[in-house]
Amino acid sequence: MRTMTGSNTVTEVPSLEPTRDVRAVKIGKEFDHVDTDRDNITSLEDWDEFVDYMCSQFDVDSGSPAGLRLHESVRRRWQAVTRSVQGQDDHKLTRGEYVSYFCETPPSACADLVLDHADAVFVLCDRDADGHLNRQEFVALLRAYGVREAELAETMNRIGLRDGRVLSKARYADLAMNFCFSTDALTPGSWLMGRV
Ligand SMILES: [Ca+2]
Ligand SMILES: [Ca+2]
Repeated sequence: MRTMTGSNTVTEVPSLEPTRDVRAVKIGKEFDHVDTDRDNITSLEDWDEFVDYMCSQFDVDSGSPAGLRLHESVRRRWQAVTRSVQGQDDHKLTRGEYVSYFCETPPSACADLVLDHADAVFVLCDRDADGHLNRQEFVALLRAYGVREAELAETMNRIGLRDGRVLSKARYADLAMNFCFSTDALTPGSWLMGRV
C-alpha cells in the first residue's frame, strides 16, 4: 500500500495482510484432512484411515468398488509423493514434503494424480450414480472436508451450484485441477474445500 506524506513523498507502508502462497495454503489444507493429529507428519496408515473416513461419510463400504477406487487413488498419490520427495522412503510424509511436491512439480507431471483422485472422489460422492454431483451430494463432500456450516452457502455459490445446477464429472475434474494449480483464491476451483 502507498500513502502520501505531507511533503509529497511516497512512502511504502507494509501490507497488514501477509503474502500468502494460495497454492500452498490449499494443498496444505488437503494434507491436514489426513493429518488428523496435526503434527505435520503422516504415515501410510493415516492415508488408509482417510479413505475409511471418507467412505464412512458417504455410507460406502471401504471394500466396495467406490471404496477400493479411492483407496487405489490415495495409495498412488502416497507412492508418487514419497518416492519423489524423499531420497529414501522413511515411511513418513510431512506437510512440507506434500506441499512442495504439488507446488514444485510441473503440472504436466502431476496432473494425472490430481485427475485420478478427482475421479475417485467423484465416484464416491455420486451416490445415485447418475454421472453428476447434485447439490446434496456436493454438500456431503464439503461436510466431509470439514467446511463450516456458515461457509457452505457461499462455497456452493462460488462453485456454481445454485438454482438446481449440477456438476458433471468433467466440470468436477476442472475444479480439482484449479484447486491444485490456480494461484487465484477466488477462482471457483479454489473453493473446493471451502474458503482459502
Ligand atoms: Ca500426524
Ligand atoms: Ca449424482
